Amino acid sequence: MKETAFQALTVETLAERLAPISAVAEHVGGAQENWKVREVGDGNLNLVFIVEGARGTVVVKQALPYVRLVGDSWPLPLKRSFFEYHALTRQEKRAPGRVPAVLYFDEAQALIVMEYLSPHIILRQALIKGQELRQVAEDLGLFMARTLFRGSDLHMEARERKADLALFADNTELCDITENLVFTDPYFEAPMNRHTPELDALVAELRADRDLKVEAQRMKHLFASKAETLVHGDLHTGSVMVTKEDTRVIDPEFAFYGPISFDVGMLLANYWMAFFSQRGYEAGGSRDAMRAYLLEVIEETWAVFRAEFARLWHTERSGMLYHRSLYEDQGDYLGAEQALNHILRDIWTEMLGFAGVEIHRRILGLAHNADFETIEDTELRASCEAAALKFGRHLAVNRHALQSLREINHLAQALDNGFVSVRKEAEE
Ligand code: SR1
Ligand code: MG
Repeated sequence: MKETAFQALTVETLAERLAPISAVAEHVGGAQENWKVREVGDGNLNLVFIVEGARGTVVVKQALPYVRLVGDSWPLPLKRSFFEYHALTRQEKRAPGRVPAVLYFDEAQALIVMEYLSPHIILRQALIKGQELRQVAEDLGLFMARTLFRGSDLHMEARERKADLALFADNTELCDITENLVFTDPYFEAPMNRHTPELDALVAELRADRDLKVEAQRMKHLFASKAETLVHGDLHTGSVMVTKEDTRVIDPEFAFYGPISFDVGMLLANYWMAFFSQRGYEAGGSRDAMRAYLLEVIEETWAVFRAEFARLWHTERSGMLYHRSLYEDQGDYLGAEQALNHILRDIWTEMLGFAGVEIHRRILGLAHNADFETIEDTELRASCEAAALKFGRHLAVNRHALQSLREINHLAQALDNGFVSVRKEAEE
C-alpha cells in the first residue's frame, strides 16, 4: 500500500488499495475491478471484509482507532493489530493448523490479510442453532494445552520468553478493557453497563455480595500479575470458527502474558452460557440433547486439556521451571507428578473463578453475547440469565471447594431445571 498514514478501508477503496500487494493479488486473482468486496464485521472492535476474486477469497481485518461498539468517544490504539499478528504466528507454531493462515500484515494500516475459512461458521452461532459439533472439544482442548504450555517457562528458553513477555506487555489498552469490563464494572453501576430489566432485584443482590466482589478482585489480581504464558486473551465461542471436521481460533488481539487458566475459564464459561440459553430456543423443539451435548463438551474439553498438558509436561518440559535434573534425572518420578498435580490444581481453581466472572460480565456489563441477547422474550431471557448468574456466583465464590466437572454440571442442571420466572420470584 502506498500510504503510510493510517486510513480506514471501505468497500469502495479496498480493491484499489490492496491490489498492489502481490501476496493478496495472487491469492485473490483476476482484475481488481472484478473483486467482490463486502464488510462482514459484527464484532465489537474492528472492520472485517471478505474479498472474492477469480482465483480465491481472503479476509481482511483492520483495526480502527476507536472501539467500534461505542464509537470514537472511546479511542483504542491501532497496535492491537500488531499483537494479533504476533499472537497468530506464535499460535500457529505451537498448535499447527488451528488458526487461519496469515497472508499479509501491514502494521501502519493495522491490517491483517488472512485465509478465508469456508464453510466455517462462528461456534457461538452454531450452538445457538443447536448444532452438535463432535470435533470441537478435542481441538480446543489440544489448542489450549499446546499454546499455553509451549508459551510458558515450562517449555520456552527463559531469555526468549522474557523478550516475548516484554513485547506483549505493551498491549495495555486491551488488558485495561478486560480489567474493567470483566472484573470490576459488572459489580457496580458502571456507566456503560446494561442488563435485562427483569433482573433488577438479582443484580442488586449480586452487587451487594461482599464475598463475590472480593473473589472478582482476587481474579483480577491474578489476571494482572500472573504472567505465566501467552494467552489468547478473549477465547469465547465468538472467537472460534467451525465445521463438523475443523476448528479454528481467531481474533487473538487481547493476547498478553497472563495466567494459563484464563483462556480455559473463558471458554468453559461461554459453553455454560450456551447451556443456560438453550431454553430460549425451544420454540422449534426440545433442546435436551443440546444441553447434554454442551455439558459433555465441557467435560471433554477439560479432560483433553489436562491429558495433553500432562503429556507435554512429561515430553517437552525444557524450560527453566521444574527442571528434570531435580526429578526424573534422580529417578524421582513421583516428585515430577506431585509438581504437575499442584499446577493442574491451581489451573482448575483459577479457571473456575475466571469462568464465574466471565458469565457475570456478559449479562451485567457492556459486552453481552448473542446466546442470551437473541432471546427476544425478555422475561424468558432473564430467567435463563438468572440461572447463569447464580451459577457464576457459585463458581467464583466456591471454586476452592469444587472437585469435579460432574459435580459442577449437576449443579448447572439443577439450576436450569428449577427454571422459574425471576419476575415472579421478585413479586413473591
Ligand atoms: C469494548 S470491547 C468489549 C469486548 O469485546 C471483545 O470481544 C472483548 O471480549 C471485550 O471485552
Ligand atoms: Mg474479538
